[in-house]
Amino acid sequence: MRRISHPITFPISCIIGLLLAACQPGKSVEPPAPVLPVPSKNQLAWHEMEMNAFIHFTTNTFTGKEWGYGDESPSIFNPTELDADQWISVLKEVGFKGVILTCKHHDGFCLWPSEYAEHSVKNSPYKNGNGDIVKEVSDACKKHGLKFGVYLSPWDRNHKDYGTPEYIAYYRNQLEELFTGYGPIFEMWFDGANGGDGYYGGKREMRRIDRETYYDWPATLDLVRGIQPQVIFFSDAGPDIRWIGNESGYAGETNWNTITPDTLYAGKAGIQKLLNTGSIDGSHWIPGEVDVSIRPGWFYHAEEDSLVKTPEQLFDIYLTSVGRGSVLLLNVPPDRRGLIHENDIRSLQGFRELLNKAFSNNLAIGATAKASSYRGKSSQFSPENLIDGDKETYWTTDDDVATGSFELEFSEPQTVSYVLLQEYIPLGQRIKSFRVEVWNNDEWETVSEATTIGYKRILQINPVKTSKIRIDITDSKACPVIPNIELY
Ligand code: FUL
Repeated sequence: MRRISHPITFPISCIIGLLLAACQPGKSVEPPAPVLPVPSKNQLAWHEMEMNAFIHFTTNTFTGKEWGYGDESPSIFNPTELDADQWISVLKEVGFKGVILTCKHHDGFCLWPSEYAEHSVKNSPYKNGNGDIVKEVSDACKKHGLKFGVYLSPWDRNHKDYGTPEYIAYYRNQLEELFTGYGPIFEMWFDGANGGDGYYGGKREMRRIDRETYYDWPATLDLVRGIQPQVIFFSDAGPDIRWIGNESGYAGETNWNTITPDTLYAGKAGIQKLLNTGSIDGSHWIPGEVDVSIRPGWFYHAEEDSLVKTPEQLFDIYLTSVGRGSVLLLNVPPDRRGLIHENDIRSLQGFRELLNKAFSNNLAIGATAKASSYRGKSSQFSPENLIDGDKETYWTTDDDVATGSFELEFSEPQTVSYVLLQEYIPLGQRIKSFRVEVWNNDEWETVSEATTIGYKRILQINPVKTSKIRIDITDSKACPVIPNIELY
């Protein structure tokens, strides 16, 4: 016999279910809407790399110059012990995730046997003209699991056509060679130094170009993206990564990943300060990259062997770059043998040891977390997410709560020297200011105040022994979204 249910049964149970879901913690609550602009998938992957290495190598290594004039004979380029595997294994040990090689610097000398150039390794004694250093480096990167990136100087002091449309065709042909023949390229680095005096095929003259129009960057970038869509472009002003405005190793203490690019050409004067901090209301996500050399120069010079940055200096640079939400691009130039010099290796190893020493014992693990409030009282957004080791889960508040605090309590007092915080940047950069407090003599004491967080912020504080630590978000564009805190 057919059972007929009471017509009211279904709607009542449904309503009760909905009421329960709304009142119970742990049930689904909408995540916050993004604060625009947000990073692209490729920019996000770049943020996560944190530390990359730059490799400057060309005829300058043999002439002692920083900017070759372009009249150097390829016959001087003769690294007799070149070992790209040594370069990449040294860099891997330090923790670099990617490497960017100067395939051609301003002197125009090509480290690969370009079909379009005679000013190249193919006319040098290196491997009797049969060498291809771009290939050696890209292969070593593949072998050791590092990403490979390319620097190809737009300015070419050797090329006879520099300054005319013919040179643009040459430059694009070279990009095509590099982007078709050397595997995946994660980053393309366009240098802002452009135009001036040079050899220019023997003319030895001054050539100025209109930086805004000469290169027709949009067309060049389209060409490259057509071959490798995942590549991100660095230049003074983006479009994917901006210069941080100095070559000394520091991002601004306030560092917004957002900026309004009123131009996509490199080398615009007078914007260093802005590049260093970004702008709070910038229209695009264009994070800053901190490029700096381990030596005074970008190229190896024997007289600078005693001037290699110390492990402590490199550690400070780490704090002012990665620790301020940027990616560090540290230049390590090979010497005339074609090897990373012993002094540089020693410093890099010391730097790694300092990083290990400072950041190996995360005191936040095992602490208990609580917060002034959390979104919809849902466990999906609770403060436990701050210390669960999962970067995809986060603490956040209701939409109308743009300030708030969370605290971690240790089972017994701990000495804290570094506070590391991260924002969940897929939803945009939000936090404008925050402070760090420790529990001292039965009250909260402020030990540090800062502005932006972004992908990562590391604050060094005077070592303090405490049972509790509190982070107070004092101003934010919208509800703060924090996936991670670490304490060391
Ligand atoms: C600058 C260049 O002129 C330097 O030689 C170096 O390559 C540095 C990374 O960028 O603009």
